[in-house]
Amino acid sequence: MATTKVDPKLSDSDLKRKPKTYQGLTSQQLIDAYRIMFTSRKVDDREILLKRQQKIFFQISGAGHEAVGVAAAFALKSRYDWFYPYYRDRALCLALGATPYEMLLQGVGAADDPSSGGRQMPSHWAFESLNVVTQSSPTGTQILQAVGCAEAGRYFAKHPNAARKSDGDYRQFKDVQFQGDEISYVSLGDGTTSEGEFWEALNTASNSRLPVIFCVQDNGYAISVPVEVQTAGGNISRLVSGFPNFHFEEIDGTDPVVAYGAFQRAAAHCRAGNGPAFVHAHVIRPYSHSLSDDERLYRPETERQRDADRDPVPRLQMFLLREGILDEKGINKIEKDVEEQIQADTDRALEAALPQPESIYNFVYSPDVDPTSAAFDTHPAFAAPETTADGKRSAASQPKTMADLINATLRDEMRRDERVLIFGEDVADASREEYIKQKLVKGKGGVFKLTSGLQSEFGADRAFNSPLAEANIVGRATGMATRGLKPVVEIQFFDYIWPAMMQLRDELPLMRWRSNNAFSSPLVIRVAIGGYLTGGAIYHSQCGESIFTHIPGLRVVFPSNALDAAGLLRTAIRCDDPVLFLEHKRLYRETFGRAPYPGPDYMVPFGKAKIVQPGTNLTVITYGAVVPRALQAAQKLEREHHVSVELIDLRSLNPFDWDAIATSVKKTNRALIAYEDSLSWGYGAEIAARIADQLFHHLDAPVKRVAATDTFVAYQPILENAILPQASDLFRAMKELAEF
Ligand SMILES: Cc1ncc(C[n+]2csc(CCOP(=O)(O)OP(=O)(O)O)c2C)c(N)n1
Ligand SMILES: [Mg+2]
Repeated sequence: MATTKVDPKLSDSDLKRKPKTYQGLTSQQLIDAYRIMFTSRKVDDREILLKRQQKIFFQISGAGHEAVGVAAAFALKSRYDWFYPYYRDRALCLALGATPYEMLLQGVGAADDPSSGGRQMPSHWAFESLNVVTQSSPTGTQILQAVGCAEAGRYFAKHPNAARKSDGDYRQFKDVQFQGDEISYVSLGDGTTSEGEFWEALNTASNSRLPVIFCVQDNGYAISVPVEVQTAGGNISRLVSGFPNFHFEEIDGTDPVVAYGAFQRAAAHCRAGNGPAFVHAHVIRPYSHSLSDDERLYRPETERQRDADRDPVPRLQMFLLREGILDEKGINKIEKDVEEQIQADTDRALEAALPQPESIYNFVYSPDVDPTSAAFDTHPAFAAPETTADGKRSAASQPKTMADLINATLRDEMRRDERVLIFGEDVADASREEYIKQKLVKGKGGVFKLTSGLQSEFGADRAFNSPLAEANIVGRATGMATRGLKPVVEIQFFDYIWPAMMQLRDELPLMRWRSNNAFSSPLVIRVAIGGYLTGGAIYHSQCGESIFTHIPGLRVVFPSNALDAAGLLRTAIRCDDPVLFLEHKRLYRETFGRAPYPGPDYMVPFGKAKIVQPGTNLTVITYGAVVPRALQAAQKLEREHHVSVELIDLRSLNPFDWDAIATSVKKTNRALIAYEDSLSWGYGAEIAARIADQLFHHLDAPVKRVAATDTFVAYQPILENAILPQASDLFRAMKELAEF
């Protein structure tokens, strides 16, 4: 192991007075390191035993990775820096202050498991008081979040007022802590460097000089796949070496002294604001991938022995003996203490109370802020319809488009709440700020101009462009929101949301539930959605909202008119849950549904439908761009056949207004659900099933659906018309249902 070189300028007496250190580590720190590394290994051993005894249900070890974890924790600051570890980081978490007892609580799935309350597998770390943010099973999803976390730290340092508590919205429940020179640590395995999100994270951290330490713990395998198959050329350090602003280290990660030195240099680079650091630590994996894997199936004995010779725990023990830091008695004492402690912790953990089955619904959504409540039901404050000298209405009272009112709402909320920031593809006015300042250009502000003027008013650190990478947008935003910022990000077209799907399905909506309310990431994702564009074709017309309403933990809203868009967007921003805010492109500038500006506090609660027109003969349940088409059909039916249609605009899809549907269907006894997405497995299927289930005795006719064909949307307008539900299709279906 490495020792610090003696400074030749020091005299003999200096040397006597100055205790010997090892890359700055004192003898006592090395003893502490040994205790933690040994503890980590023994907790793994104990879990393996408990798993074999069927007292816990899963095991994955940190064996072989102990030295690098302890070194990182020693070089960084617990409760000050932020940590996005992965499952091999048991020793890191112990060194930061987590206890074996807490880890064993997760093993048994106890109610008091501080990481998840029995919801996640062991080694899925979350320790709120240690700034260890809830981790999951998908490899690599933590990396962009760590980048967003670092961005939040920097933002609060620059805008300290934004961190202040405020009543009346999500901020009341989101305490912000930040340090001017904090670091985000994120770790991952060698195999995980193959994930695209890894590269997206390096790209942003590099470009924005963010204080992130990326620690790749390279044990040479990803389950059974060796590193040369994962990584071109077999060495990740070589591939990433071109990223600007990084400090790079490639080290023997089984040597805590070497690793400590590397992390010290990495941390100094980050804290000085020079940019991120990359620590590539070569480690070993002596216990196979997990207890479900037997590496002897793909690794010969010779190779396994080579690894065993580098095992960090016996190596450090030998080092301590050789350096005379501890003698055999000292080692034995530590090991005996640790083993006794783990035995006691195991006995306690096995007795710990288990979670109550009824608790499963806790923390799917915020327990503190209810966006369906009356607090989010406010009246519009329209400007008085003053007339100007030439007899025209004043600008403020003029009807505005949905695009105008979304823009106005974003502006209002950014003025009101300094934690709100906006980013996405093309959302800035102009990334080259000097062009705006010198008034050389007007600025873009979104491909649909919805964010126009926000950069100019609020500055480039509150409204800025992202790289063309949707996972980057959602992953970073999730990390920012964990820290208390309120990102309102944009996905340019719904058709291109899929690169973010891992973040949207497995991360964002789960931050609160999987951490048993220790962490949360309330934020807003605005998405331009839908067809009826005449030429939008396959990749600019998709819907697909039911894919997202199927995700517990994610609120989904879909306004059909300008006023609702303003009111729902404000609720989305002020509430305490993640919200997918779907904006229909065709409705952005429609004449239908324009409204004057409703003032800076107008809100529409989630889960409250709007009766677009009351009626008695049948109920039509719809939302989005089908609303004006259904209205047109209903009015024609009334005119021509005296059929009275009750038209319900759901406005929010999760939660949805079951009471409004039930009340109406009990009155009309006939229900039609109309939606723009393709018919099968669509949003209407769930509504139809609920009506059939719960309102069966009130029905005089089958529950019907009108939707797009089970195809994608084609380019040629003749085809598009045939595919998407038209007013004529709705008219026919309503008439048939009325006549049934
Ligand atoms: C996105 C994703 N794909 C696949 C898996 C299954 N899986 C779990 S761990 C793992 C290998 C990870 O290897 P590496 O990144 O080298 O980390 P190590 O386990 O070797 O420390 C795989 C394939 C997963 N959890 N997530
Ligand atoms: Mg690996």
